[in-house]
Order: sequence, then structure tokens, then C-alpha cells
Amino acid sequence: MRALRAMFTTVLLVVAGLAARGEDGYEAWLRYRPIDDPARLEYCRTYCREIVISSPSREWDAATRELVRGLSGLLDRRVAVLGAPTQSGAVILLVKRSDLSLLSVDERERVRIAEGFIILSTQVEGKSVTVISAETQRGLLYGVFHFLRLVATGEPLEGLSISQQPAMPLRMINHWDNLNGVVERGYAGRSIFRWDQLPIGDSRYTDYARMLASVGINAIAVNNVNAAVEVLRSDMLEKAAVLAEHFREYGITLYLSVNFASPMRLGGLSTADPADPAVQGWWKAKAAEIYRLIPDFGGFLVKANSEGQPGPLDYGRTHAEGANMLGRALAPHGGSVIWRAFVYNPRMADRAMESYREFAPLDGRFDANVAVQIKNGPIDFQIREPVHPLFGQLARTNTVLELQITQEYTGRSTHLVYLVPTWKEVLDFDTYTAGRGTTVSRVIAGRVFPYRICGMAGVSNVGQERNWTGHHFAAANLYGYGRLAWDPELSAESIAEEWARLTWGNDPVVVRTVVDMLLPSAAIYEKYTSPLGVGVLCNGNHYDPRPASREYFHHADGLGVGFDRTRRSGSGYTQQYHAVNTRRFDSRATCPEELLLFFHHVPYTYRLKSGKTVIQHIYDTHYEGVEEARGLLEKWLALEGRVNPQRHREVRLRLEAQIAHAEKWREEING
Ligand code: GCV
Repeated sequence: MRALRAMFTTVLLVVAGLAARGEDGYEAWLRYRPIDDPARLEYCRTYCREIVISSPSREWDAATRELVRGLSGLLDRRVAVLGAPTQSGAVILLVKRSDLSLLSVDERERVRIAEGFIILSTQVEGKSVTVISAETQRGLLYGVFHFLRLVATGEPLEGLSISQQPAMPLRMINHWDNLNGVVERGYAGRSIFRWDQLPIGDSRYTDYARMLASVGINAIAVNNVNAAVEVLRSDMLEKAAVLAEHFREYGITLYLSVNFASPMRLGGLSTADPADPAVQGWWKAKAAEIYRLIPDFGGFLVKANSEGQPGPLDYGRTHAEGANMLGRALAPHGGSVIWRAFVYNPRMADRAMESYREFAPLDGRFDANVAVQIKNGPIDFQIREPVHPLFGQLARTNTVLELQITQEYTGRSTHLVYLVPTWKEVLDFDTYTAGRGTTVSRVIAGRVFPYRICGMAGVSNVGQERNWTGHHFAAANLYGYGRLAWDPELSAESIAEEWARLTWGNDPVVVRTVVDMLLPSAAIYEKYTSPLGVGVLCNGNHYDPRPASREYFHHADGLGVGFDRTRRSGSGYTQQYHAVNTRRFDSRATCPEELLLFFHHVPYTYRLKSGKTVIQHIYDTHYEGVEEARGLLEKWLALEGRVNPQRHREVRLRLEAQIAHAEKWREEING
């Protein structure tokens, strides 16, 4: 008997091994591998005997295809698609109003949410079935992906009464991909967009669209905000139209980043002055040309008068005048402009202040189809910086939060840094501008001010690497970004667990370990790079340590360290916040310690709440950080044999490189 059991176990292990082998990360969190627990497999099969779509049409194709693909993979057998339920255990996609008569009045009400969905366990024609229902193509896709997630992560499939809708209307990805294939701040290979091959399509575009739709992304800007004018050339627009087709199938709207000087550099005009009628005419004609090719085109993403990019300020016009001119060219077609607020003057004593200084006075001056996109912090995607002071202060200007999924300052694709906890802190930050509880997440969800366009944009970390993001664990950031834009209330831990289950399987040891690696990882990185909010200690590549070249940011001298941004003695940056936050940041006693050196210049001997001096803290955290990075590797090594060898090895190599680089940081700072 024991021998038989042993043999059975061996067979199971071999089968599991086979299933695990040959995985290179391409499927990311959409693996759909057969459920390996026999009881769970049987249970899921009972609830997913057949798929029913009563009103097939192209609009629902992608969702239906995904459901077939997902269930067939997970249940390890082909699941048929029928026009009507033949048995209990059918999964029914209800999409047409006429179909909805099958539901109760109350249930019908719950479907009427644009982009939302319901999933119900109910009775149809005397059969116990699961209904996934939505009013829109997007809603149905999101419902299907949600259901597949339930199946894949081991959730109950009976008694379902789920109704969800996205918190943020705009859930966007920004690619900093140049047309020549080089990705600015991209660490996962060259651009996935092959402009040299387009208009020839690529199944990789479709798979990328599937990944994005599965976490609720509904918009994408495919080219760098440092925009080449050529993107608006007619032949390039034809190529863009093919990308739009791939994304449209998955409910994702295409945007282009444009160069404000295009009328001159592409159109041959002598100016790009937004007040010039010829310039306005050029943009109108260009917009009309785009919409002929891409009828559902989203609009323009613009970086203007920032880091050398041209813009309206070149002509003595404001950001609002420039953005509105573009907005008016797009408005007849329903398009919009997303105008970035990332501006700074390197000659200013405190560059953190510039964006607020330029944009706060323009509140109310932007047209209804223009949104201002603001980075999470006033500097530039540091591992720690305070929330940008513009959030909550633009009551009459559509506002979008920009996050960086690609790890420009956070260890590229070499360091394991799960950014979701840091984003949660941004979203939960109380701006107080409309009273207590005016959190960033409520502001950008349009729940505080009546915004028409609002939500989140994330700078993509995807490239041509087979596993999309270079580091297998970096995919958790892409996944988590989408999930948070859908629902900012989700915890960093629950997102981590979902991702772990979907990406690495449901082995409880693997899931626990992956979550335990993800959750502390950003704090670990912070420790061995720049604790206490000091920020930008790197060299020009934004990766290696070089504090000596960053005096501008850390203000370290023989006696102390930190940037005094207080009202009394410093740059006065703290005054850009609501008074409650100004007071909190202004005082050393109430300033959150993790931001102390962002706001205050303190002596090295200043005592922290722990009783340690600042200098001792900096020294110790660099040692702790390296040790904890070693701990990540130890945890991962313990999973050898539990996850497939290729992915295990690839992660191990990166963790080893991370440790070596963390040591380099420690030596440079402490040395
Ligand atoms: C796209 C930082 C980055 C740049 C980036 C810029 C921006 O400065 O280093 O690569 O350019 O931010 O957000 O526009």
C-alpha cells in the first residue's frame, strides 16, 4: 500500500514536473495550466460544463475566446460553446438587453454599469448556471477575466453574487518607446512595437492586449512622450491603425504622444504658436486624418516645455492655451488631450516647486476634454518622495495620476522591487483639500470634483523579452498597477497573492514564499539606497550610486544632511500643500520620519524616534538592506524543485545580481 502511494506520488511529481517545465514566463499571469488538485479540478468542472453565448457577435468574440481558452486549459478538456444551456453547470455570457430578461429586475439593474460586470450563480430555464453579464464589450471581458481568476486561484464557484465596476475611468499605460525600437528607461529589451514591420501585425500585440485587458487597462499610448514628429506622418498613422485594431479587440483605446512642434518640423510651417490660425488648422487636419484611420482614437499625450521639449511657453502662451488648442482639434471627433505636468527648471533652487507653480494658477483654464497628468511625487519617481502637491488642488481641472511601472530609479529589471505598497501610500494620502478624506485615490477617481477625464497612467515596463518584463517578478508590478486602477482599495498583499497564484501556481509554500518576497521588497530597496526620503543619490544612469554628484538633492555637508523645504528656513515648498499637511511636514516632530531628509536639513547627530542618530540609521539600514536582499535569495532557493527550473534559475540570477548591486550601494554610501 505504502509502495503504491509512493509510486502514485512519484507519478504526480513527474506530471507536475512536466507541467512546470518549458515555462518561460510568456504566459505571465494568464497561464491557464490544468488544475493539479483532483478534487478542485472535479469541482471546477462541475461548475463549468459548457459555455453559452446566446447572441454571438464580433463584439463579444475576444471574451468568448478567452473563456474557452482559459477554461479548456484549467479544466484540461475542451469546453464547448453552445447557443443555449443544455445542463446545469453552464457558464452563460449574457450581453443583449433581450437576454437580460432571464435575470430578475434587481439583477438586471446591477448590469447597467458601463465597463462593469456581474457574475451570478442563478437558475436559468430550471438549470443551475453561472451568468457573466455586462452591457459593454469591456465589461464582458473584465467579467470573463474575473471569473477565470476565480477558477485559477481556488476561489468558490458556487453562490456567486459579484458586481464590480472600475474605480478609475481612465486606466492607461504609457510606453516610452521610440519609433526606432529603443525604449527610454526600458529594461526588458527593445520595444514590442515593431514600427519597421508594421502594418504587419503580430500575435504578441494580441497577447499583450489580453494581459492588459485582464487587469482592466482601457487605454494605451504607444510611443515615447519625448515624441518624434514622424509618428504623425501619414504612413506611420497607417501603422498605428493596425496597433489600434489589435488593442480595440480587447477594449483598449489607442493614444499617441505628440511633439508640440509637429506643425513646423513635420508640416513645414514657420511656427507652432497655438494662437496661430495656420497651426490650429494643421492640427485640425491632422486630427481628421487620424480619425479617418482610427475612428475610436483616444487622443494625444503631451510632454511640453519639459526637459527641452517644445511647447506653448516658447511663444509666450500658457500650458492651458497649448493644451486647449490641441483639444479643440480633437473635440469634434470625441478625442482628448492628456497634458503632463512634469516640468521643472534645473536652475531653480528647489525644482520640486516648479510643477505646482506653473499649473496651480491654471486651474479652471483647461477645456473639458483636457486632463493634466501628474507624477506621484514632485521630483521623479523616487523610491520615496511625498505626494505631488497638485493633487486635490485642481478642483476644476481633470486630473490623472502618473506612476512608473518601469523601474527607472528602483533597480531596473535587476532588483526585485514590488511597487504596489508604495503606490498604495500615494493613493491613500489625504490631501485635505475638500476636508478630511480627500485622498488622492478619491480625487483621481472623480469622486471629489466633477472630473470628466481622470484616473491613472503607468509607464510600462514591457519590452521584447520573452517574459515581457525582464525580471519575472517585475510582472507583479504591471499586474498590480492594473488591479489598483481597477480598485485602489485592494491591499498590496491580496494583489501579491493573486499574482503569485496565477503566475506560479497554487502550491501553498510557493504562494506564501512569493508573497513574503514581494511585500517587503520596496522597503528593502529603500534601505540600501536612500533611507529617510533623501532621494536621487544615483548617477546619471539612475541606477548606480553616486551621491557625490547629487549635492543639489541631499544638501549634505560636514555637519548635516537633508533638503530644508520648510516655510521658515527653507525653500517654502511645504506651503504648496493644504495647511494641515504644511504643518505636518514643516515640523521635524510631526514630519513622517521616512521623509525627514526630503523636508529637513538635520545634523548627523539628530536623534530619530528609535533613539539612533541619523548617521547611525543611514549606516545601519544599508547593512540591513543588503542582509534582507540576501534573505530574498534564500527564500527563493528554498523553492527549487517547486517551480519550473527555467524561471527559477532566471530569478535566482537576478537576485544574485541584486545582492551584488546592493553591496555596491552600501559601500558607496557607508564607505
Ligand atoms: C520620458 C525623467 C526620465 C526621462 C523621462 C522624464 C519624463 O526625467 O529620466 O527619461 O522622459 O522623466 O517623465 O518625461
